Amino acid sequence: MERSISLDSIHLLEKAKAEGIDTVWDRFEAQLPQCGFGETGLCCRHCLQGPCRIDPFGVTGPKFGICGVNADVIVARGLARSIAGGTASHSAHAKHLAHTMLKFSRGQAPDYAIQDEEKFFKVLDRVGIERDGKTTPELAGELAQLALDEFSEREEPPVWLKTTVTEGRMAVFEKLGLVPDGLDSVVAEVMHRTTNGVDADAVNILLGAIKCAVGDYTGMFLATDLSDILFGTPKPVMAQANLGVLKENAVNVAVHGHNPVLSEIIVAQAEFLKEEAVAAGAPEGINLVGICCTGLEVMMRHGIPSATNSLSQELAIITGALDAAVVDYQCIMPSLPFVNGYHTEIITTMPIAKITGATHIEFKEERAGETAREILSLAIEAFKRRDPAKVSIPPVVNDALAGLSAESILQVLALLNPDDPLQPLIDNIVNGNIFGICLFAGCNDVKITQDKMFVDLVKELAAANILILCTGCAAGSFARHGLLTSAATEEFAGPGLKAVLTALGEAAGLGGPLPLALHTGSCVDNTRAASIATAIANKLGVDTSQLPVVATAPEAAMEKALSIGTWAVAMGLPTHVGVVPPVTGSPLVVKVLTETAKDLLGGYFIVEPDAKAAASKLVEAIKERRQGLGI
Ligand code: BF8
Ligand code: SF4
Repeated sequence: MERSISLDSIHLLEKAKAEGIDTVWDRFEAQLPQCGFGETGLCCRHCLQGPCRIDPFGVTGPKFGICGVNADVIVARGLARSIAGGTASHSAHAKHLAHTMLKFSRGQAPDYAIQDEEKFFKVLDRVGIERDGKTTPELAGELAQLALDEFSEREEPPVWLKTTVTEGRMAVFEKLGLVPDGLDSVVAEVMHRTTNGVDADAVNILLGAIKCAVGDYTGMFLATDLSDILFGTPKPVMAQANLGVLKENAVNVAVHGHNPVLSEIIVAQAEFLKEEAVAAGAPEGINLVGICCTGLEVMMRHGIPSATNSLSQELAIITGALDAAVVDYQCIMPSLPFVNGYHTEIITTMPIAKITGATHIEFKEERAGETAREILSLAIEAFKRRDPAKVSIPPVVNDALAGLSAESILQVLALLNPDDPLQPLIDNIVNGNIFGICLFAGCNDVKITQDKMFVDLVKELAAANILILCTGCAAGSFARHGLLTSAATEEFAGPGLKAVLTALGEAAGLGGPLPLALHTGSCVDNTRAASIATAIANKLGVDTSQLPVVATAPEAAMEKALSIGTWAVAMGLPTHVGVVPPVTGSPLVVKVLTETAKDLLGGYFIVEPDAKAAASKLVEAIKERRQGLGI
């Protein structure tokens, strides 16, 4: 199998091979064939009597685990725990931001501020905090406390859920018992109900998993709100992508992981260390670049280039030009400090995410600026150890327009209709210029050729006049392939879509169409896309499950992608995955996810590894919804 279609990845994979360096692709091959029990979800290790395995063919091997549990329950439990893992990750990210805001409100985080007052007020009003007569720190303190209260069990539904979905959706969640008591407690509940001797009804476990995913949505919405308030709501910004953004004459520092709390301060401090970098022999100073979602956070707020994403993170080191990678948490390969023969300083910063072989500099909001300067100085020291003979930066750079948050999309639409910005979008959906909307999300997965499914699928859908939004590694992938540009719209969009994107792009002064895919943010920002869908549904007086809106994670890899896919289904969206999750050992679980969910929620999973077939299934799903709406 081809490893990647990305030219920068291909360049560096050849270098890695020539130097005898193993990467994630080699380690994947060393794992083959992967265990069939694990692949089908039929292995259980939830108690010390196990591991237990069920015969996937139901012929000669065991049909039950030692405790008597069947295949359906084992598969449902495994999936539920994965969704809880993803939810815990997003929720911890959100909670971290709430703590930062609380510290700011108490005057304990001097490097932070309320950078978007308009959004601050909008969120305060939405969550019901009275503003009159209160100072900014008092309001920030109340907001942070309300956010923190979302995590533990309460009688009231989470505020960030009930104020952000349609009334109809909330009613569906209430009817089906899918409203989480709290964002942490719902994760704990999944852990409890999936341990030995608790929930042994596969459908009930799956409903618990969906409830957990609704908690995931809630935490993600909260995270995006707080990030925007503290660091600014993204606005359209031109940036660049690919590993060619690394510079030979600069100290190259990658910010990597997910949470902007540290990377924002690094961006603010980099200028102050420029002289130090120049004195060390780097005439261009410090070149900050991004990897994974932390990278996308600073890309969409500051135009910092995105060097690469999760699957190809090791390749950034193999350029020989990356002097330091500063990591926070999630999707960071433990292999980074062990890429042999390279000088890159891997700097961990979070107490819960240390990596053997890395240098740990603990991050605390109280001394954020100081920590950022310490980290950058360490990067400059590492630069002095760089071996020019080992440097090979792939000559691949693409432009990418980022920063299309829901707010900025509405602002662009307002150029066509200032009084009612959503109306032009709705008109174009109704007249068929825009056949539907597809959100591209999720990771690259080593099991499939990097970026191939993303690129093939987006071209099919755009040609069918489907408006594309993208987040996370999907946005990273499109950026790497020049798809976040006007030129891509000219080349690949169907005529109706092209006309709309051109009208909008020209109104926005781009001198050409908006990009083929609208970069809506990092992974936690998938809720930005959900908020657009909710706004359209509210305006039309329908539910999100009736809209011609679909989602896809063609190259999903992480537990977080499973959680997001599951809440997209809960919101009522047909949701495609291109990598088969470990559920095929239970026909019942497969049926619930791909069929029964549709009756209950409107949304359902489509599992399809072939891009063309996936495109036609998504187009069909959109067609069905258009017919339902009579358009
Ligand atoms: O949260 S898309 S590989 S980087 S999990 Fe990770 Fe997947 Fe990328 Fe961002 Ni999201
Ligand atoms: Fe085996 Fe049951 Fe224990 Fe799982 S919970 S390891 S199936 S005995």
